[in-house]
Amino acid sequence: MSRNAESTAFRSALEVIRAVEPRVADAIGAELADQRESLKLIASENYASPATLLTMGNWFSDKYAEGTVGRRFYAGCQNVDTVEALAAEHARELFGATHAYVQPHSGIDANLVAFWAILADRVESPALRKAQARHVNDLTEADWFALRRELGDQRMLGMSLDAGGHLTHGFRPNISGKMFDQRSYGTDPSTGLIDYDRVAEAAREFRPLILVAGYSAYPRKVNFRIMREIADSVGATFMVDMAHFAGLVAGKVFTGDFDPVPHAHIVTTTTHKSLRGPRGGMVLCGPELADQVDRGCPMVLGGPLPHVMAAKAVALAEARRPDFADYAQRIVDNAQALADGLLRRGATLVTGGTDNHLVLIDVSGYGLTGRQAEQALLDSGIVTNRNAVPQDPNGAWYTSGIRIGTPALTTRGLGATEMDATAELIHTVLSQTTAGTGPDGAASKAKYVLDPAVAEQVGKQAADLLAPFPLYPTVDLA
Ligand code: DSN
Repeated sequence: MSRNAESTAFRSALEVIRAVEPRVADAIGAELADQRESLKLIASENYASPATLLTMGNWFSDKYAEGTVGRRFYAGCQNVDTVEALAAEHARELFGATHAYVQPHSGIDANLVAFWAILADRVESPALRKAQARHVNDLTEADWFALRRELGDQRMLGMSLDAGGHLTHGFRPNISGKMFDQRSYGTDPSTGLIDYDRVAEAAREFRPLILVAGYSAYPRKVNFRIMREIADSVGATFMVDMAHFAGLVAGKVFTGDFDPVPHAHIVTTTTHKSLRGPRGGMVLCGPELADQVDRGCPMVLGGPLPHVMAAKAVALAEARRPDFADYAQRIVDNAQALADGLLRRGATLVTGGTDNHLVLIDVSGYGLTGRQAEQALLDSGIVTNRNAVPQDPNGAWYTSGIRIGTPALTTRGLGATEMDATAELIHTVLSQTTAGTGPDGAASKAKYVLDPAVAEQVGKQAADLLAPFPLYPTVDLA
């Protein structure tokens, strides 16, 4: 694509926006500048292509399209049908799935669709049938009580949050923790790895309706064949949330036992992480669950977002190209180079390394909490996020970990040499930061001390590292 076409498209869009609310146009421009300048290591973020971004800014946003392709509750959905069918077709082909539902607005939404589909498939509940048959506004309080009574003690077994699991896998701050009686499996304290025998034991004791695999902070592959065998041994439905590593599945880096699609009854994902599409979610399943999954809207979703489904179609078409497999492999190569660089400099990594897109540093070895480390890195131009480590003594707010991931920097073109330089910058900041004290002189989990000259120097080195790899090189807003 020529520099001209993309620059013209974005410049023209900003000109049109500026005429209405210049502060929004300015913020959009500032966001691009900020993203261009920062060393973005947030494992769940990426940079979507200009084509994907442009697909979201148009009149598809104006259309209501509740229902499914060819069966809508609104007239005039023929063009929405075209893009939704295309997105689903690309998703099926890319992942080798029988059915794809591309309406979920986010990963949480995709998981809710999956939970309700599984409940509807597995639980004999008159209240659930009634809830599905009516609009949500037509349900009385008594209907909701009946629903809770009939579904309330269903069980879910998922990975614990501190071992790297996700909030939506049955934890209290999320609705999944209120819908299900939840128990979690952790990791082996000595290796940090999933112990499949322990998962099987927990499944035998707990007899869950749903066994969930998937993570947002586990730096290793999961053997989905073994997990499916465990689910089958207790009659559980096996669900995989592949939001973080969907790009590695799409790029055929995770194959065989490590590809969830042939092993799980149902797979959910987001589309904006390693898959590099627009913000959104998606559900893949076999024919047994397809009808229930397609009831996602209006059961748990608002009307579909046709502009985002169109962008999903574009991004999934991109992911089907041969160069996406190369990209996916480079994500993992870069994560391993980053992990090696950190280990050589003395950092402690959960599980001792990585075989996916993310690395989890246990920053207690530097005498810091995750919160202190996150802020000190941010002061130095390095964007990460704090994350709990297994059995974290500092809990989920302060944490003892820093999660870093390579999908975004890999999109920018950085490689192994730059990952080693990045490891040096991270190690410099963490080893030169010390824990601070509160006003009363007591040890603080949030305050820290870092010489501003060090932060400035690292920030400059980070900018130099990024300079040969311009972000959106075809887009010039000047
Ligand atoms: N917020 C995403 C992440 O950072 O992993 C998952 O929901």
